[in-house]
Amino acid sequence: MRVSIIKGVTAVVAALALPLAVSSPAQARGLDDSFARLLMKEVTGANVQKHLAALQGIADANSGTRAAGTPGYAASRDYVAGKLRKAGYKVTLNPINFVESWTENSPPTLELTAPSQKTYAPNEDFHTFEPSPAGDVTAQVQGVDLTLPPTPTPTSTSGCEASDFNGFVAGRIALIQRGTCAFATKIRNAGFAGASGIIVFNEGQPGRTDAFPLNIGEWRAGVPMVFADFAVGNELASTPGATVHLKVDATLNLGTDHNVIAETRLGDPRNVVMVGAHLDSVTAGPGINDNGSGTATILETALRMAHYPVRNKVRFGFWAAEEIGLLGSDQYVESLTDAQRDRIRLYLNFDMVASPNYAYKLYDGDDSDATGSPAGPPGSAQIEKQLEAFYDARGLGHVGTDFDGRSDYGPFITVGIPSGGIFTGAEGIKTAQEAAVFGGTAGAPYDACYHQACDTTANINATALDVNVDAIADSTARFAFNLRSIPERAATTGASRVALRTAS
Ligand SMILES: [Ca+2]
Ligand SMILES: [Ca+2]
Ligand SMILES: [Ca+2]
Ligand SMILES: [Zn+2]
Repeated sequence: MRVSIIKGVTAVVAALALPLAVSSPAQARGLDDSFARLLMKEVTGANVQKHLAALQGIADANSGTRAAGTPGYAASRDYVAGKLRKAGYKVTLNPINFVESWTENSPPTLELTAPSQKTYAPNEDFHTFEPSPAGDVTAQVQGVDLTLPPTPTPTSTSGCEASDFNGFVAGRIALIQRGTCAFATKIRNAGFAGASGIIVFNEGQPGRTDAFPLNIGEWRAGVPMVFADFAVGNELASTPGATVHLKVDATLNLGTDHNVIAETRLGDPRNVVMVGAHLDSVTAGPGINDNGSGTATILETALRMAHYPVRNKVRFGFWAAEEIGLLGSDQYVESLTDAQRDRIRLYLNFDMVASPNYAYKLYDGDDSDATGSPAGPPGSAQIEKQLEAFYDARGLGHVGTDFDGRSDYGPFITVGIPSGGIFTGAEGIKTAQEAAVFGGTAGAPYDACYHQACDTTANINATALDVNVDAIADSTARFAFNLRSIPERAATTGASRVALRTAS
């Protein structure tokens, strides 16, 4: 490690370093404050823009994209990893899988073999879920928290909770009802419960009875899986001892990408502050706001704080394959032991922080907006409060955004790690009230180039970027020294390992 000290801050580093040995709460309070002020000076929008230009150059040289599984992603990974290594970080390339290709070779089979015989019509009564692994199994069917008859509006939570599978006999075929949570969540839970095959059937309300082909982006249960119509599901559910033959004939090819993980060499490894941003773009474009902006900002933050004697270990995660189902962060979190999860005291997520028609949106970790998803794990409210304090101190407005798990913090909050972060808006429409607070154009999207080829360096709002670069440096710096607002994580109860997804 090169122990050079960033020019001009030597004295302050000495001042920071000295009291660490004798840290009293009063001194610690001073340290997080002074480190935040320092880091904000060090990390500038202008330097972050240089990383954005580099990411744009990578996309330009690689067919206009930095998407999972493309050379543009690999080049982005190498760019970030190279900068971090040069700055002295211990960098890990953490391999993760994604679906490279999937082909169904012949129609699937679903037939009742006991107590009576009945063959269901493939691609009519039921369809193979894309990307189902191949498999051929005959086993008893077991219903999972079914709501039959269905309620007038969708309410079924069949398979949504790991606890739905208490009493599920491993090796059986799980019979699951469509409902209020993502298909992928049900599939993952069934996989964890040891299902040998999975039948999800439509919930049963008018308009929710038929089977249809659907790509759910999830394969990790490792067993054949189909989507059946309501009639099939209802029949199997009401047939005691139903045994079925389920066969999917498909070819699933998995690719590998890498998350880039880098952590400070200094800092208490029992208290890890994790800061993340997804590194991949969609295939349609270079992804400079989504999410070059978060990537470049946490990269620059990491580079500038590389040699500070932080109290808590700070770990940066640059996630692969977010755009195709949070695959990088999800597989990372899944790979951690309970003890390793417990050491991560909090997770900060930065996904789209410089939208052209921005609003300063903070994840609503305390659910004070009372919309959508519930509050986050204990500590999430305090993270939101700390971020709010940054904007308040500058006299800048902020609004909440539902804590719905649709970015890489999803897998973290699912296992109980408190999270928070900043988001400046995607395809949603700016309200008149927001335009009054933040300027910009009411009635127009926050980011009209969201997931498009025009998400280039021209799609970055320099004002929002400057502010959020400081906000990110500020929050990272404060938590790097002070976690008193964040409750200690109790040893996990092996709680749900549910992946959050959107298709439901
Ligand atoms: Ca349930
Ligand atoms: Ca709130
Ligand atoms: Ca909410
Ligand atoms: Zn994104």
